[in-house]
Amino acid sequence: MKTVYTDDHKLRNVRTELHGGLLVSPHECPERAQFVLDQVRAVRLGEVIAPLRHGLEPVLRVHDTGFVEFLGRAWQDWSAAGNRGEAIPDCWPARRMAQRRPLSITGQLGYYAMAGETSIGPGTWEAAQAAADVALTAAAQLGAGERSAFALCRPPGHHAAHDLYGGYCFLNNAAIAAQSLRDRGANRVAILDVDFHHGNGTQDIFYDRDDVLFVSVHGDPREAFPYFSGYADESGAGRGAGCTLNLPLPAGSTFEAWSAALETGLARVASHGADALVVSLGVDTYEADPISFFKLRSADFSTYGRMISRLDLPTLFVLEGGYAVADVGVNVVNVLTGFEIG
Ligand code: OKP
Ligand code: ZN
Repeated sequence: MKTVYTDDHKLRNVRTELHGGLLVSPHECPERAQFVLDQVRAVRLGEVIAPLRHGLEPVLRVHDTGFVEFLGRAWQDWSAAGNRGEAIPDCWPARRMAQRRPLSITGQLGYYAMAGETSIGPGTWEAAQAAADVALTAAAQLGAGERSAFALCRPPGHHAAHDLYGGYCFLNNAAIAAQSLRDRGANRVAILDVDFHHGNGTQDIFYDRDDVLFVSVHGDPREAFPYFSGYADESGAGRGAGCTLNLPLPAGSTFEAWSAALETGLARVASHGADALVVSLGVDTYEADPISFFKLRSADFSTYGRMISRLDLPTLFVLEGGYAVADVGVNVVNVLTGFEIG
């Protein structure tokens, strides 16, 4: 399959992540993408092509205009206000407080952030836009008749909601791509999120819709980020009732339990009658991941790539998480080669 990639992801290279009461070097770092690209080339997965610029129109199909404008000027406003470090929120519209957008940039960070670990720096917006372009270009490959395509993008996207950033995510690359598939004529699309963390942003964007199914296998939110989304009883609303399926699993889950949940998810994807599948491909389910608690081994990624291929759907893989940096390439590409071998 073809891989879509650009060096522009390197424009996001912040120094800080709020972690364990410290500002540490970010888990979501540029080296992650380099390891994936190296492995794509090592196994000769296929051609590596550059993204086309799609502009903001396909982004605004799933994201709020005020939110996108905020992301576009957040770093500038933050530094112009005299702040000397990277942009981090420190106050949120919590229970019983006003859900109104303040004028202050610090207030706006809290208004638009769903979590506080994710610093904004120079180049964050440009990298986020490039990641969306990578996903959109890969989606267009499916439209051009390819059976599959791989969007090698960072920063990741699945925690970014209609008007929220955080969890290392700014624009929801997978959701933007899924909407573009709908706009190019797919009547029904399914999104399968296999990242360790619940894709709260993707769920939020499609929660009341019946044309885009969202299925996620993830760490139980009682114990894992994002804590406030991803419970089994969140199943969609209105027309979208029954079109969200959350499959949370406990700490220490091995491939035996994980693959059983995946089978449940795959059966739901099959019954949706989708014309195309988008896989939010995070490999932080790996046993050596530093911030997660599942126990998948590298060979398991090949196995589940094969399982996904049995759906026999045009499939777009969009990179999400995975923080055992040196092993991210092998694990991601194992899914892709497993899918191709079938
Ligand atoms: C992004 B993706 C660690 C807290 C981690 C954010 C995790 C974001 C994961 N102290 N909080 O889903 O891989
Ligand atoms: Zn994750």
